[in-house]
Amino acid sequence: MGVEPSRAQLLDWRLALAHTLREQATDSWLDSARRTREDGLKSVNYLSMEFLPGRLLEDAAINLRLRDSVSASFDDLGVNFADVVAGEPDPALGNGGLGRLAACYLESMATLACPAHGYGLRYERGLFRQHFEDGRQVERPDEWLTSGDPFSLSRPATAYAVPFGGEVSDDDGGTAWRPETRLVAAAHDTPVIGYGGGWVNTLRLWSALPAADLLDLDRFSAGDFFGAAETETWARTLSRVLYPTDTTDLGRRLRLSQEHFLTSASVQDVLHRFLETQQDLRRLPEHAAIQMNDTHPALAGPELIRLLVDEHGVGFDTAADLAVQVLGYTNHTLLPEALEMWPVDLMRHLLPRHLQIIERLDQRVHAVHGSAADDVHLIEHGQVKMGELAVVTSHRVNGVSALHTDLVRRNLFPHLEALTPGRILNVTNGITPRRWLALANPALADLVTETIGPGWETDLDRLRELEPHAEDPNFLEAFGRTKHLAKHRLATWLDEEHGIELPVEALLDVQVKRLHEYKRQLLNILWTVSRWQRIKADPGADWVPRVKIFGGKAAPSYTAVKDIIRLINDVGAVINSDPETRERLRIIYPPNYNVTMAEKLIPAADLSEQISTAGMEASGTGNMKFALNGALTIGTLDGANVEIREEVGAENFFLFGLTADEVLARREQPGHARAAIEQSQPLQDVLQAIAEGTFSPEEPARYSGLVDHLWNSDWFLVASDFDAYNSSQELVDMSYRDPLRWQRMAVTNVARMGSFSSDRAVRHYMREIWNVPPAQ
Ligand code: TH1
Repeated sequence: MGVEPSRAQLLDWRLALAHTLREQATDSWLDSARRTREDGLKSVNYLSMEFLPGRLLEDAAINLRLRDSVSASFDDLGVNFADVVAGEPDPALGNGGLGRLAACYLESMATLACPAHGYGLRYERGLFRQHFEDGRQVERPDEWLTSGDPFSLSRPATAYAVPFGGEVSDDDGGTAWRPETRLVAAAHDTPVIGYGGGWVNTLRLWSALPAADLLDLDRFSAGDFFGAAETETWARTLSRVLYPTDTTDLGRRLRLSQEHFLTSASVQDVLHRFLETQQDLRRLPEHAAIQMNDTHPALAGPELIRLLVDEHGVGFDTAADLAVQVLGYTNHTLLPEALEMWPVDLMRHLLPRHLQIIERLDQRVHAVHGSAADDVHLIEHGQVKMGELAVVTSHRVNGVSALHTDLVRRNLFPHLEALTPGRILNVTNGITPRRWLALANPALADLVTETIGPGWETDLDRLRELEPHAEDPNFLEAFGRTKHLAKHRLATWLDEEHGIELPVEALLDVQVKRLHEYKRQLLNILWTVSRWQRIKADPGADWVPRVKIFGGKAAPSYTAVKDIIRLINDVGAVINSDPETRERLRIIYPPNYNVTMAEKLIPAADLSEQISTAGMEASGTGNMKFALNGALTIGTLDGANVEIREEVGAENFFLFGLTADEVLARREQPGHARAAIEQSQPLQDVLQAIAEGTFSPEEPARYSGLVDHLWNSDWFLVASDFDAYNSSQELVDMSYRDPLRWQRMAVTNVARMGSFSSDRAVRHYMREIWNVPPAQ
């Protein structure tokens, strides 16, 4: 770093560590690319608008099997390794589960020696930083690049022009499109190191640059300096920010431009790498698979067809067949507001050639399938439907949990499933045990290794060998100590970072995830109010002390859940300062939940809240991280909860609530919310306290809208599930009162989480979707 060690700051040490670790990975990185090229290996291209990798350095050290020696070297230098890595920014290039899943999958692909590129955008500003002011969420820009991106390499030599706008001529032969502008996509590569360091893949993120001629020199010379830079500004805006919406509406021109930019640059790169070693484009499916992470990169089909037809002279039908063989699509949601549709007029304006190709694909579906395709429309009511487009351009479409896939088949794409039975399959999500156990929970990881030996890191099914130890009191005690250690670690961090005191002896009950009405943070906080009321009514009873921890961000425009954030903070302010209940109930909501915070919270949790309205959470992945770290789940039959419960056993899972079918039926009953509230005295007491302004004395009517909505509409069935949730929480208390029983249940959860490794999920993708054998 050009600095005397004696004068080096923590930042210098961190930059030096980043360069050192990258260097340690470089031989493998080059070898992996060379082998893929020279042996003509098929490789996966994972296209995603979001990646949430978390801090990179400690993970790199672990996967290179260098963590202990790095730490020891720092000791020799009189520097604390933990302090060095604690300064690393957490790249927030995603919103939540979808982006984190992409990161887990890249790590597993590298671990399994599956040749792969992750492709995404290098947002200058990631997801906003969250603060609270008077309990309200305030968003500030996230500046993750201020000290550079030292673990990555910028590759100015790898750049592609991405066309926008202009005109198309009516015939499809040759170069039909004369775009108005071209932006340049420049590559930034981050090594993705597999466990053991034997295989290293690449995460390639594009940043947008103006083409050199975008500065309008004539306008500039005429004195119109700002006007002259208009197009240039637009170019720079493109990779400036991540859209902060998670499974909610977006319909902006910039977003479509971002999606096209990612897709075009990535598909051009895939073709470029193919043509380095091959000539015959008909062999593309033998060398490349492209996976679309939701519909955000669903222009990959039309873009691949465009490049094959317009730039490489392939016939349309051949190009379309090739696209289908190469592409796969993962659906992550059924929520109507998250199913992307783009106005035809916007598409014509920005991407006229793609629109032409989509129209032609639509005709082709009808030509091939005749009247069986009568219900299939890629374009309807003036909108391009990206889900249908993704399905008809893919050979495989997958959902992310058994229940979700079933609903995708039956409710979302029944017409398409009927055309090509078997195209839709399930691949239940998974999480990487390297980050979510080895890195996040070193004490538990060490205990596991001491008990069953090493190897579980890449063979998570081996956790089953813990099961016999669930009867051994010594083991259970050691297990309890790991939980305690994690709680103390969390307590120190909460104190140092936020000045929050954590009572470590209490039951830690945690709900961390994006804020959304369907995730029902509201149910959780209403129950918390009820608990408070009951403690006050019977202070002499033997209440299990609880700390309710919340974490998560709301989309800035999603006012309904911003009210819930404020309610949680308002309730917290009152409850936490109540001397009568303080020792039995506390609410903690540290701001700015992210991957780094998850690594501290999840290992410390006793109880994991997975309480979405059944049928609405496609999978969830936090649910898996908690169970792997020995928290018990209180949850509904939704998403992957169903499969987690099957694995860990019904007796080791706190189930409550309506099923997905019952939810649909209940919504049909007029006045269902009112009826449920009238039947539940505890819920009435809670709503009355909130409506009276108990938690907002300076503005008693603050939550009247929220309360009113609950009585009169309640789409997410908070009222209907309240009593069942309460009963289940009482069972939680009962179980927790018997520490050995609780520990046994927790150990059983850990022992049976093997199948939720992302290695299992990625192997499934490799076999059933990508047709890629491991390279080693
Ligand atoms: C999430 C799903 O809500 C969650 O259930 C799932 O576990 C996760 O994806 C991974 O499969 C989704 N995130 C997004 C983000 C956007 C649009 C749709 C979804 S679905 C922007």
